[in-house]
Amino acid sequence: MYDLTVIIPTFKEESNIGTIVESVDAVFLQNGINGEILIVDDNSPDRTIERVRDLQKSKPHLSLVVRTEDPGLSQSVVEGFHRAQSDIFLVMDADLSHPPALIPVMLTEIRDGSDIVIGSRYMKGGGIKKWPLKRRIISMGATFLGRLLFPEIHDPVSGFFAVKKDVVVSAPLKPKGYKILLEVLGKGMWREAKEIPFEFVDRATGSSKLKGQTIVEYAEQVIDNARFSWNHHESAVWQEWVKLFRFGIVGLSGIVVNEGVLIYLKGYAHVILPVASLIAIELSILSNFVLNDTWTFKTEQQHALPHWWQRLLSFQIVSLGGAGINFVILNALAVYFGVDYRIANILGILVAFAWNFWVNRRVTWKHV
Ligand SMILES: Nc1nc2c(ncn2[C@@H]2O[C@H](COP(=O)(O)OP(=O)(O)O)[C@@H](O)[C@H]2O)c(=O)[nH]1
Ligand SMILES: [Mg+2]
Repeated sequence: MYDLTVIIPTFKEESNIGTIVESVDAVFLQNGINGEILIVDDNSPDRTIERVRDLQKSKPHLSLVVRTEDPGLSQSVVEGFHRAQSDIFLVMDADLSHPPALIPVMLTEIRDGSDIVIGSRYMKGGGIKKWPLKRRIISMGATFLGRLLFPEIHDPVSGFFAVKKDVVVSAPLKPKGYKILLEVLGKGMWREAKEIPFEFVDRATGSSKLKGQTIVEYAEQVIDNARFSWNHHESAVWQEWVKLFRFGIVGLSGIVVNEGVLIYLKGYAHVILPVASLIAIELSILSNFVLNDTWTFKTEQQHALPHWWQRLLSFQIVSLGGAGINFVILNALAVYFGVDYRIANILGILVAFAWNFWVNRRVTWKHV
């Protein structure tokens, strides 16, 4: 049994395979990791397999699986999950785009309790080097779609991640296409995911295998995962949609509070309108805060903002931002584009709602 298995899917990587194996091995050695390197190759017609067999002569912990059926990146990774001889898996590309130096960091995070650790390109400290504009646009589109399912995760389609065996071995993964991480997040049994920023460097040699077909397969995969979460309410995707739904209910309750307080203050207590309105708005923000804190995000016990007053302050500021967005959209659409003010207001409210949820989820009630 090894400490972890580094799974490397390969197809026509004769120019990279030697370097990646040696680099991973050096990291194992420097960090005292008793690791396995598992190359899963789709029967490459070049000399990849031969090279691996050569390396195996001096590396007993280097394993090779040569696949001859159902070729594909995700299929290869999933086959790797089943062939690995350890309880922690780390997936990375062969083309040196993913830095082996992060292996010990990711391993430590898993040992410290994360179920999944993602090498993330799209967060502070991460990035992409030397990618053509076209690749960047495709990747951003894929990331956007992935975030509809996992709003908390910056890079749900990274090819560089570590995962506990328990998360994936019995998960009903449908391996197809390129984005195995999305499938693992959507169907694996996990609670804690952690992201670590890294800088993706495009391959120096060999060629990318991304095709137009890959994009279509990815869209199908996103839909399939949405459908899966609909039928599996314990899944991370469903849990997130529940929060969005509750946040919406709380928002509606805020309208009732706002209107009720306004009617009371103006109609019965004869407070002048601007003052009555300000009090009504503020009370609705406060009641929304209490409901979101005790109900919508109740399951998240550990927040990035530990004190309730920090969350209240954050929520208050975000709400004012939302009000500003509502105001600007309503007025801009009505005045400059001649949109009916009632419709313009609904649009403004929807965008403000999206803003409020998105920012509060990332700041006020961010899970740690
Ligand atoms: N086994 C297997 N590996 C593949 C396949 N397609 C790509 N890979 C490997 O997956 C990794 C990422 O592929 P790459 O073409 O670099 O994708 P890109 O970085 O998104 O352009 C590399 O290690 C490839 O060798 C495939 O069909 N089967
Ligand atoms: Mg690559």
